[in-house]
Amino acid sequence: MTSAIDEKIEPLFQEVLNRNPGETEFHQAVREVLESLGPVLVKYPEFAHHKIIERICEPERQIIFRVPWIDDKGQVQINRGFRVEFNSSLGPYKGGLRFHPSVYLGIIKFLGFEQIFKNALTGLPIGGGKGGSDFDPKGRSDAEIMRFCQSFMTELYRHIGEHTDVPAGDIGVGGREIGYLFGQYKRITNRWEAGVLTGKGLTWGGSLVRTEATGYGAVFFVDEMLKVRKDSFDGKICSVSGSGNVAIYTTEKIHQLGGKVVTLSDSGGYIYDEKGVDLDLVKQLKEIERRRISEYVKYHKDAKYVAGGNIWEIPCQVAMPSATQNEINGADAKLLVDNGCIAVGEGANMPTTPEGVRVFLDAGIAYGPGKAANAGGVATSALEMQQNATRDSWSFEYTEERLKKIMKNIHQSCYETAEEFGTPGNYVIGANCAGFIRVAKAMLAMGVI
Ligand code: NDP
Ligand code: 2IT
Repeated sequence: MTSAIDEKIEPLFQEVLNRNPGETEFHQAVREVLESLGPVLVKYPEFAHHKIIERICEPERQIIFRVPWIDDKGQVQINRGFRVEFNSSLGPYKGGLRFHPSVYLGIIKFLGFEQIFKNALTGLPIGGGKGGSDFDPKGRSDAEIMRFCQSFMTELYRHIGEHTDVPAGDIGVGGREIGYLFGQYKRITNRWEAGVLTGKGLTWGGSLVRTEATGYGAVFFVDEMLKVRKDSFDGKICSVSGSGNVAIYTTEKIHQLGGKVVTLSDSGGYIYDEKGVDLDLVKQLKEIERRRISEYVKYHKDAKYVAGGNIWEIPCQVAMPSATQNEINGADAKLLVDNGCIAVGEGANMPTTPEGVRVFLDAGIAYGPGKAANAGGVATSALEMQQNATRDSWSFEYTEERLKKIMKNIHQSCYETAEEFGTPGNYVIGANCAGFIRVAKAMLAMGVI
């Protein structure tokens, strides 16, 4: 149950399917954007003439490499590394690195493709890219993580740089990994080049608020959607999935704005705490001790843990999926809407299947797609790059204020673009068209490259 692609664009999508066999997540991400673009080509026929869509769907460069390393038992391990440099019209390639066993080219390309439009929406000078590895960090020692990161960077270093390509974190890559990656880059190149990676530690070139930025930004975005409906987070029961970086800081900001988060999850199951999640405990368990979310209930006997359960069966007014792609399907979306959900903000990338998106749009609830709602992370990465370039560091308050303003602007531009193309309140069309137009105009200006 997907909506139609404009008949002029359909053959281009077929070409993407033919050229990229088996990359189902990439197909899904491309289809979602192309479905929005019919009216854009009517307004800007020059985009079709110059084959902007065809060019945007083909990455500028794709790098795949071997990552050999030695585990704590002395065994040689081999993983595969990726960096897909998708589009550099608006600035150096920018986007995170994901370390997860499910990673293959189709996942990195879906993430890189979405990153192009997300980064364009921020209004900051960053192109789109993504990378990662099928390395599974779970159960690995610090020393193993370090050796893996060093081997990964031993190939990656030749492809990146502050004016070329600037990686950061994503699933399985946080401050610890960025540290090891930065150290190896510095060692190989003999350059202390702050702007080559973002998400750095605060004492060595990092920016305040980058850790919090994706979650905080997603909540600011939902807050803007609620404001349009003369509503707010105050008193709202909220469901957040995941228990990593994005989930934790989504929860923190919701609590600051007067909402109550009652769930969190990981790939093993979810917790439900009717009294509201105890975030200090979650930070201790997840950020410091690197334990599982199931252990939460050891400390809160009245909360429950449901192994392998479906988190979306818990009734909530605001849902913020913050774990991974395709975690809300059509049936889950219907369950959420039937249980009174009025707003969804995607902290994760593409967490809702096309069927799920259709349910949200048909129900007329406020639905903020990932490429708009979770853009606060990469936007604050761009603020980190600005601070690095001027050898400056800004206060928490100032940086958070900048982030808030950026999220407000992204919301406004999605909202206005949806109206312009005759679909008021549809943030999917708003985000896709606003992001695409910005990139397409830059590509047009730069000629056939
Ligand atoms: P983390 O690695 O910090 O946390 C990921 C969380 O999601 C964990 O709780 C993990 O559980 C869960 N998860 C991951 N994969 C799966 C899976 N296949 N099935 C079920 N649960 C899963 O990552 P982040 O918080 O950084 O990223 C979360 C999402 O947000 C991703 O979609 C990412 O692309 C997106 N995002 C992140 C940004 C950032 O700045 N970090 C910026 C914008 C978007 P488990 O431990 O069991 O694997
Ligand atoms: O999906 C994303 O936007 C990220 N993982 C953050 C990318 C970044 O460069 O900060």
